[in-house]
Amino acid sequence: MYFLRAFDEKIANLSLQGRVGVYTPLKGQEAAQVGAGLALGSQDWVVPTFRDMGVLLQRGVSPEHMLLFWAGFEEGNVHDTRNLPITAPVATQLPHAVGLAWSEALCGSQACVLACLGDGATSKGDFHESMNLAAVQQLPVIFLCQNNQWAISTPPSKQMAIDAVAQRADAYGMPAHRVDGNDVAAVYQSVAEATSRARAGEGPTFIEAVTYRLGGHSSQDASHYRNVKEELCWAQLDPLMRTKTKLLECGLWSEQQQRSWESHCQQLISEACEHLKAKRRSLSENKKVIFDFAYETAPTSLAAQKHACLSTQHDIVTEHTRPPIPNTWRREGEGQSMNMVSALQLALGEVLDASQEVLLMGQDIGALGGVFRVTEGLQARYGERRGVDMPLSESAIVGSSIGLSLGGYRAVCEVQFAGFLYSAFEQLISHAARFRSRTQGSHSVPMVCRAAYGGGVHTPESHADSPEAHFLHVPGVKVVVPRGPRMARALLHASIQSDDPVLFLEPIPLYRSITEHVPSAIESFPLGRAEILRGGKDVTIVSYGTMLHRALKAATQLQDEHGLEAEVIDLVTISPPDIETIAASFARTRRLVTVHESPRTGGVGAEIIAQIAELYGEVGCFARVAGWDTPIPFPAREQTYLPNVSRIVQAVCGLCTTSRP
Ligand SMILES: Cc1ncc(C[n+]2csc(CCOP(=O)(O)OP(=O)(O)O)c2C)c(N)n1
Repeated sequence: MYFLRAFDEKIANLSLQGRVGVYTPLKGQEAAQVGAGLALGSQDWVVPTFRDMGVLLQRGVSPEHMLLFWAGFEEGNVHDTRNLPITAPVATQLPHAVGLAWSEALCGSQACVLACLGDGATSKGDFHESMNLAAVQQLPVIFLCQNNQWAISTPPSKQMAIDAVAQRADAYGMPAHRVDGNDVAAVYQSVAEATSRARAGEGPTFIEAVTYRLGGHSSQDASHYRNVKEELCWAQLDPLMRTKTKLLECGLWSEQQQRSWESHCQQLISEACEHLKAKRRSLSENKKVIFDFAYETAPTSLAAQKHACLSTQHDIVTEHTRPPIPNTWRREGEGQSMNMVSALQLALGEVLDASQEVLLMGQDIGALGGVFRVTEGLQARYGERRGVDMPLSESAIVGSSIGLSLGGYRAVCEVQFAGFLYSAFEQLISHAARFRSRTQGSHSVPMVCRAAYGGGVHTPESHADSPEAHFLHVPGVKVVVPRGPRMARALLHASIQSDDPVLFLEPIPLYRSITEHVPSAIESFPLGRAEILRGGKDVTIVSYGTMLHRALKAATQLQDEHGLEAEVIDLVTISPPDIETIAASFARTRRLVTVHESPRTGGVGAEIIAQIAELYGEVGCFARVAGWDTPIPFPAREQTYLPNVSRIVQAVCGLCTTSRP
């Protein structure tokens, strides 16, 4: 605890001097953190917040490592022990703790997970979704809330209308303990009891460790919002002083031992500072790492950016090779005719057969088979352990899938409609997409999030959204859209095999409207590849999903009525897009039209056209056919919003009447 106090003060000072970044001190919370850390075994996991350096050090993370982290290097966030990295968005790491605990329970281990949080975090939805899910599934998680009396400048009285944070647990039927968080033995005891319950399969526990943040919220915070009387009062309860006094009284410690321990700690701190000095230069110079961990393999556009950043010239990039489309693709053979729902169901059954690590989770996916029946029969066939009916908790569905994937499983979760993905936005954007880069590749999130999307079948508001462009802007997560049954099955196989998280958007109108031959042999269509479906020399049309079928119809009409040959490309992977296939086509046609149903501004079409325009300079003609820049209207008017064949034909004719540059 003394080391922690001295190290904390040192980092806070370094931060004030501008020698490390913003730091969040833990002064005053040493007993809570050390007591909790001591109660865990090496097989257990810790899911920390940004203020839990004490738990991490207790778990064997080195001071050198921690200092690298505070100095701003991802290298400091990679741990040998079973700790997840430090993340910033409050409470959003809690669903990962639940998922990790689930992964341990599924494999029958005795390990449990300590999920750290503050009092402020208990106001967040992710806290409530995580508590609920952990309690429903009786998972081995210990929620350790260090109630340090402040959430930046907000006291618990403005955070909740109950007397004690521990009361939060009542709502979930979860046992709760309220302990003196400045008494290291009391915290140890409480966490140890909770771990015993967890290991015995008795489920989660909530612990409120009542403590006080003696320092500011961060190294930049002068804490003007609290009064001196309160600070003095808590200073009397300083855990460091209390522990030392107790040990001296019991004869377990002496002043002389204290002095020599203090000088040893100062020595350790100096060594950590020297290590940082020595490392800083070599780590800063290694710029390439920022490009290397966004994806398992950098897509071409990112490889080009890496090249541009690291070399003086914007050279052609040769290091990246796209995955090939298999020769057997689109060949006929043994198989059967089916719609997309059946093809998706077939693929899910195939992956569940092939690997015990694959799990399905989502609302109503069991007895109902999902709202579109894609998972029909799978829970009955593979059991409730592998096909889990989840609470109505999109963030917990995606967040616990992240945790399960970090724990060695491959979660395929279902969000009923893409318009409800927004509730899980944070999990996809801040976590699924970032784990690889935040840990320099030591953690990846091989999960798939399936969601039905798009308009055209008169669904209510929010059930017809096309949110793909939001994710195009998010490095680290891949987005795919199948055009029909055969592609759906092949793409789902590839998505589940992928070590990157994949958002799998299923066009609602195509679920049952197209029947196609699907071969008996399992196929996989590579992520990151677009496919040319129709050749043509006059214009390139790029589309995907439902609109692709309108683009194909438009191409026929253009040929029949206008004598124009349109090359039609199915983008398939929306993010990151296969620009090479489009560029090669554009090199021939010199005209490009993009077609999608999501709004035009900032859409997928805008990005593709921008990238092609950058490659070709001033050359070319471009047009975007897209949903209007309005929220998708209620069903009665959705066809006014959605692009139709005549708009596509009009756009192409508009381009073709101007001569090529
Ligand atoms: C989702 C989110 N909102 C806001 C913030 C900014 N922020 C950082 S710490 C903090 C207060 C957290 O309070 P608490 O959970 O009690 O933990 P403590 O800082 O006291 O350890 C806030 C609001 C954040 N990091 N994440």
